[in-house]
Amino acid sequence: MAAARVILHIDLDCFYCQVEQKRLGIPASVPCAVQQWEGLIAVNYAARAAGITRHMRVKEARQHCPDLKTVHVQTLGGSDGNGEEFGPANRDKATEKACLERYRRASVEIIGLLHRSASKAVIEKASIDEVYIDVTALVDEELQERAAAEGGGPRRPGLRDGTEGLHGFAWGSVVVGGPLDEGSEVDQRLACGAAIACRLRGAVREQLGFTCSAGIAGNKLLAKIASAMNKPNQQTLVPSRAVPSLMSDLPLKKLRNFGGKLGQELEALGCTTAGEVARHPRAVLEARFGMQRTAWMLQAVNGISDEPVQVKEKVKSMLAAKSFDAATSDVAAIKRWFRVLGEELCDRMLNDYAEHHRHPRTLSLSYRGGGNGGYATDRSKAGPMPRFGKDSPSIEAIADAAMALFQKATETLPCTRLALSAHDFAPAALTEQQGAITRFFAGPAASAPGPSVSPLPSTPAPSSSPSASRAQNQPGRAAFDKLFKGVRKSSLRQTSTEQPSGSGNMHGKHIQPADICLDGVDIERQRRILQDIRVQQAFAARGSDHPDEQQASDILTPQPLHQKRDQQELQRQMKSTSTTDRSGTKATHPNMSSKRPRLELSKTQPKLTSLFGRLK
Ligand code: DCP
Repeated sequence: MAAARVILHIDLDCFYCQVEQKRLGIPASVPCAVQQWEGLIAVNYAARAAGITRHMRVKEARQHCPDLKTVHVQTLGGSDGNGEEFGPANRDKATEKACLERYRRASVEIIGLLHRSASKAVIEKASIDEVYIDVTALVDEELQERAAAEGGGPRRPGLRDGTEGLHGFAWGSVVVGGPLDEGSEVDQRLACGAAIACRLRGAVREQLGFTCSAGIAGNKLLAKIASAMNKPNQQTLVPSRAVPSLMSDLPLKKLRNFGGKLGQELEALGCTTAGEVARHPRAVLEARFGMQRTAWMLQAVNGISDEPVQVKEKVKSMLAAKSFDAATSDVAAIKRWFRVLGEELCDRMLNDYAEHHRHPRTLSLSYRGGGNGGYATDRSKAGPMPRFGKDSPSIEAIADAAMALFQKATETLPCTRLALSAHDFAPAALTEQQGAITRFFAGPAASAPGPSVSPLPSTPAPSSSPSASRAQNQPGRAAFDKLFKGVRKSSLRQTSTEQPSGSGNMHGKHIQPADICLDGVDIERQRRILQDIRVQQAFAARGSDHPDEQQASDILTPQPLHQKRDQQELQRQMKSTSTTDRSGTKATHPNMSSKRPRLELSKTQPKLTSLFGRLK
């Protein structure tokens, strides 16, 4: 039988407050709160003791506690541009936007330290200030080491350094339901987990100056409940024998996934605690929630969960947004907002680059505009992310690219919301290679160092090679017609003049891959058509509807993520086609055999060559 799991939940105390207090040197004993505009979003424990709660208005909070120090969250776009000071904060929501970058940075620091301190544990980031850590393997290792050190004698829980007497068996933990049972192997394992939690909390405190609380239990659900039980700066351990009594009186809102609508529905059935749900007639619950959901609910309210601790994937996109209280038609103001949003995005991209060494390849603009007759929901336009300088494009380049997208969009004014997002990440080495390929085709002038303002991929400069000039003389429209020849155009759904991102353009009518009927079209042409939609999309963002083949081939430089997506799209469409023809020709693009210097792109070049071959 597998050894019992040991799971930690670590949660920073009054997180935003701690970040600001550390930054500004405000002692923990001073009542302090973080405000965003007129409301409080984080309150420290000294202020909580004075009756201050989250969401209180600043004015009301000061009535409760005249000594309260308030720190405004960082804002972008203001005259001083930083929102550094504490005390009365004259922030203007109309011209500034809140920026949470300080807290994100602190979070990255803390999680990085936890990873370094418990490299063999599985760590799942649950939010900006909380993580789950599966320390089962570490516990196994520590207990084995201890057993070996004691020559196979009776195992005693504790740290490797033999200082367990200092903190007692549970390492300073509050143990739910009384002392641990030293004869129980499961309790010994939890005690060892408590030692690890103690060590990790100590590291965070000593090395970064933040206090946190921890829960130690046999699963994520119980560990999370436990970490909140004795805040701040304490840890709580839940032995298995204490689970029934703990759950019996636990308010449903303290149980993950039982807040919100589900909590309200259970309350309507007369259940406000986990125990009440557990004791409710199962048939009633099944009639209301169905058998499957009821089975899940009954496990949770009894403290049972086998949900694994999983390393979260890296974020797929990052967004900076601003909503306006009053709609604006001031284009200069919108341009200014793009700089503010670009600044936030740049900051996040830099951090992400430092952590993951990757770059986003696409910049998307979302907007809500068009006045009363306009769109109620966000519309979007996407284009290539401006080229990277050392680590990130300049704020100005992002603002210019965003403005270019905005100017191509329709029904934008008056505008009530703007958002910029960076997505479609690729390893930095790949985007750097793409930049090199683009510069290669753009000729020597483009290779010279200069400001990072041109979009990636950039439009190739005129070339003197015969094939390139033929391609340039060939009208883009003709090339596009050639590509779509034989495709049942009647099946192309024509949509409005504005299109959601991810769509292509055919003679001014916007199409999406899913709109095309590809029955009877061979697989190679299907691939080319889908690629062409991508080309159109990239070109639409650059102000040209119909690229010629040379330009198209430049856009189709290898982008494995795109290709993967295209393949998935193809597979999806293939399900509804009866294609059998798998022919494909290989050829070398004339440019490849020209006298231009060859780039050392060992991995990229073969793919590039085959793409050119397909486009011939
Ligand atoms: N936060 C926010 N708005 C909310 C909830 C939280 O901006 N409605 C921010 C401020 C918090 C941070 O997220 O500092 C973490 O949220 P928590 O719920 O973990 O609360 P705290 O860390 O502030 O306090 P606690 O010690 O109770 O966990």
